[in-house]
Parts: sequence; C-alpha cells; structure tokens
Amino acid sequence: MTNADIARVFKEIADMLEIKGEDAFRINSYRRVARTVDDLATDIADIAARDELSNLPGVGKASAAKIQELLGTGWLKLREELARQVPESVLELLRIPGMGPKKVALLWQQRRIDSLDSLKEAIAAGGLDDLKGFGKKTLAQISDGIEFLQRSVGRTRLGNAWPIAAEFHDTIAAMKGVKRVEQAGSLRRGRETVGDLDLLCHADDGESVIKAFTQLPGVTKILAAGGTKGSVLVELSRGREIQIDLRVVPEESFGAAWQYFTGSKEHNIRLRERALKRGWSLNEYSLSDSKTGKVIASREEADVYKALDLPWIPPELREDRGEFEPDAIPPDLLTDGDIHGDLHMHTTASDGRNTIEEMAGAAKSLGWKYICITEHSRSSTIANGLDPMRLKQLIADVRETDRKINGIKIWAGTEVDILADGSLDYADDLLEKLDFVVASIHAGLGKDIKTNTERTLAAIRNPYVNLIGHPTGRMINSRRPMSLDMEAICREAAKTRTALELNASMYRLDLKDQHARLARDLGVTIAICCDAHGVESFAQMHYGVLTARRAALRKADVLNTWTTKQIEAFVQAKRERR
Ligand code: DGT
Ligand code: CA
Ligand code: CA
Ligand code: ZN
Repeated sequence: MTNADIARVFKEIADMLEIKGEDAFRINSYRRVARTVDDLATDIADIAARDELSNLPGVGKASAAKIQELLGTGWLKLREELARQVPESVLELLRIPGMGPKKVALLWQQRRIDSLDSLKEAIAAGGLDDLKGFGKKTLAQISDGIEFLQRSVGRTRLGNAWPIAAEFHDTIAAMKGVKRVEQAGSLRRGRETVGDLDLLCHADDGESVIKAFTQLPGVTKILAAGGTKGSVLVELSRGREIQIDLRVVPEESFGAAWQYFTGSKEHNIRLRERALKRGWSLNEYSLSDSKTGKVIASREEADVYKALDLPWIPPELREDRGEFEPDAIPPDLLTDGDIHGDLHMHTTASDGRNTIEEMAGAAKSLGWKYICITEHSRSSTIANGLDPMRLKQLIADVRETDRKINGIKIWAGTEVDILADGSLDYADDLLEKLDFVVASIHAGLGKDIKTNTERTLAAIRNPYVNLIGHPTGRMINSRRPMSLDMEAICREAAKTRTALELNASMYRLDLKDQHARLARDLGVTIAICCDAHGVESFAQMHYGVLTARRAALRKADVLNTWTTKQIEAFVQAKRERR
C-alpha cells in the first residue's frame, strides 16, 4: 500500500464517521492522519519498519496501530465495519461538487437517499423541496453535478492510467518470446482521460503471451483470452477498475495495426476515405490495392501515411481537427526536451512539501535552467498563503538560495489570488519586487460568464501579472470549469503580453487542449507548469507537453522553452508597456 492508499482509507473513515454523525473531534483526528500521510515525502512503510509512526504529527498510538494493520494485511477492521453501515453508494454522493458529509448525512438519514440515482429521482419528483439547507439553487447545482459525474464515470484521468499502462508495457515486453510492445488508443494520443488501455505486441507464441497477460498481478477479471486478443480488468484504486486490451499482431502488419488501434476513430475514417479515393483499402492489417489485394504498406506506421501522401502524423494530433491540411503539422511541434524550467511551484513556505533548495536540486537534475517559486498569497488561508511580511522574507530566502546554488536560476515569484473584484491580493509596489507573477482565481468560481471574464481580464491588465494560473479552475472528473469568454481572454492576453498557463497537473490540465489551440491561434504565449507541491510533481510536465502537442503548440509558443534572459525580457516588456 502506498502513502496515498493509506491516506485514502483514513479520509474515507472520516467521511463515514461524519455521515454517521459521530463526534467532530474523532472525525478530525482521522482527517489529520490522512493529511499527514499524504504529505509525507518518505514511504510510510519505511517509517513503520523503524517503528516511528507515532512521531508523525497527529498520529497517536491507535492510529499507528491502524497504519500497521493496513500495511500488514491490506485491510482495516474499522473500515470494513463502517462500510457495512454506510454503503459505498452513499459515499459516492460525496463526489458531487459542493456536497460535503453533512449534507449527505441529512439526505441519507432523513430521506433515505443512498445513491446518485435515488437522489436524482428525489429531486425530479420534488421530494426535497422542503428539506432545510436544500434551496432551489442548491438543488439545481446538485442536479447539474450529478449529470457531470455520470458523464465522466468510466473515464480515467491520463495521469492515473499512465503508470499502469507503463507497468503493463514493461512487464509484457519482458515476457519470453515477446519482440515488441507498444501503447495505442487514447493514451498514446495523450487524451486527458482514457476509456480503456490498448496495447499491441508482436511475439513468437501469441497464445501463451495472452495467457500470461491475463494472469498478471492486479488483474481482477478476465474478459477475454484468445489466440490474438486478451482483455482484462485491473484495479486502479479501491472500487475503480480499468480495462486493458492486449492484441498480438504479425510483424509484417505491425505498422498498420498500430495506426489503426491508435485511432482516433474519426481520424481513421478520414484516412480510409483517402485510401478509397485511390482505389485502395485500409484496415488493421494493411493498406492494399482493392482489386489485386497487393499490399502497399503495412510494416511501419510511417509507410501507411507516406503512401497516402501524408507526413507521419504525431498521435496527439490524430483527432480529425485539421491534421490532414497542408502544413498542419508544425516542424517545431513542442517536445519534452524543449522544456527548460517551470514557473509555478510551491515550497514548505506555503503548502508545498519540499524546500527551495530541494526543488532547485530536483529541477537541476532534470536539466532545467530555471525555476520560479510562487507561493500562495494571504487570501488562500487554507493553503497557508503568505502575508506581505512573509513574502518579503521569502524573496530574501530565494535570493540567498539562488546565490548558493550554481547551474540553475531561481526566481522569486508569487501565485497571487485574483480577488472577487479582479483586484489582486498584494499591492503593486510589492509585486514590483518580484521577478515573475502568477495570478490565479481560487475562490468564487461559480459566478456568471461576464463576472468571471471581467475578473480575469482585470488581472491580465495589471502590468505586473505575467501568467494567469489554471485559467478555468476545472478539476478533471470532479470540478467543472468556470464559464469564461475564452476568446476575449486570449485577445487581451496577447495584446498585453501576458501568458496563459497550461497547468500540467494531471488533475487539472488547464487550459485544456482546445483552449490552448485557440490561444495559440490568437498569438498568446503559453507557460506549461506543474504547479508542483513537491519534487515528484515535476514528472507531470509530460502530461502538459502531451496536451500542448494536441494543441499543435510550437516550441516558440511556450514561455518555458525560452532562455532565462528572454523570460526576464518578457517580464520587463510588460512593465514598460504602460
Ligand atoms: P477510449 O478508450 O474511449 O479512451 O478511446 P480509444 O480511442 O482508445 O478507443 P478504443 O479503445 O475503443 O479503440 C482504440 C482504437 O481502435 C480507436 O482509437 C480506433 C480503433 N477503432 C476501434 N473501433 C473502431 C471502429 O469501429 N472503426 C475505426 N475506424 N476504428 C476503430
Ligand atoms: Ca482505448
Ligand atoms: Ca480498447
Ligand atoms: Zn499553484
């Protein structure tokens, strides 16, 4: 069990206790443990092995014993007991945006609502109209939230699917007689969520590979196991599974199969039309002459595209969004290696887990040339935001660390809150002391499009604001985006030379691909940032790059591919513009 698994169990226990109406002190102690474990930089199993669990903040003897029980058996008696009392489907209600344990308790205890479906029915039938705390507006929001949840159900965030896909890829590649394994489907295209995983392989004995595949650890159900295709379910997290399809294909048609199973379906349809016009047919085996059956291309993916007078199209662009047009594929399409640093991150000074030195060290080992430390501002109290005094201290700390550490530039910045009226949480004369300013909206996302847009535009117009952080505020599968006039925002950003963020966190990916493409088309500079709260978050840069490639971003469109000097000039240019 990982730290995250253990934290999740403690959080679930707290939720279940709260839904049952137990006392607040007990509930909070479980929440505290969840937070402590989630924030740990070291593996909890190591701490347990050293018998040091009770040294952790908020972890008493009883909690330590529970952690030991979980690590030892994978089960927790208390959790199972509670689960018998509070059904899983009641816990599901917590996933509705804006719904907390107190509201769920009320619905469950007073109206016997125990699932998304029964809640939906009750609202439709007007059965909750007289329930205290559930006014017309709240009920409308809940209905909206349920619809959103049910639409996203079954799709897994790219960042949750990626490690599992990589693990299965490597395990299969190591099997006897396996010559080649590749990812296909939406994962290869870098979609923000994936329905299932698609793997292709070429092997001496397909049937035995499929058999071994269906018996791998983590498999919870075998859906199909034949000579050329196996399909299984694998546990992602408690109660959530993902399907993995493995297909064995002959070496001579590997390219055609890889092209076909990468999709998208819409892209494939267009490609097949092109083949048909030439009197050819295209399927997962080959591109061939319809009359004679002669194979034109099949071994390599690029051969298929080339025969159809197309350049090889990067998978991220295969969505039938104009990729067949001449010059649609930029020669300098962004790659992972183009990224030189990150401009949005947190340290222990606000709600991060690592120090400035540690973040700099990790960035340096990635070959990056600069980072910018951007702590939360004072309005973000739950994130331990900095008041002006603490920000001044942080600037001094950053400057000192920058002097001490060679080989990487460390800038002092902020992620300043954009307040309700569009003004910022720090005064201009304080912002002026910083090297780079990220401005983000963290509260009050539920307003109308005009209010949200005006609020964002006001921040863009501030001469010290260089980047708008996670512009829509969405959380994939859990929080909808703010409604925004994205075109107006892009136009103003381009005009004022303010960058927009493509937040690379797997929970956000905000701007999303289509918005980033619009921004690019309107001349906006994009910064891809991990919004790291610990050194391990830097690995998420890859999800940001994939999303940027889906938007056809070129290297020069992306601020953090620029040199240190160019970024400093970017900041200066906006300040001098007024
Ligand atoms: P997903 O799994 O919903 O995230 O999306 P994909 O794109 O991975 O779709 P999936 O797993 O159903 O199929 C993988 C690829 O196989 C898909 O992108 C294109 C190809 N494919 C599957 N079924 C069809 C089909 O009926 N027609 C065509 N042209 N291609 C198909
Ligand atoms: Ca798929
Ligand atoms: Ca599939
Ligand atoms: Zn942040």
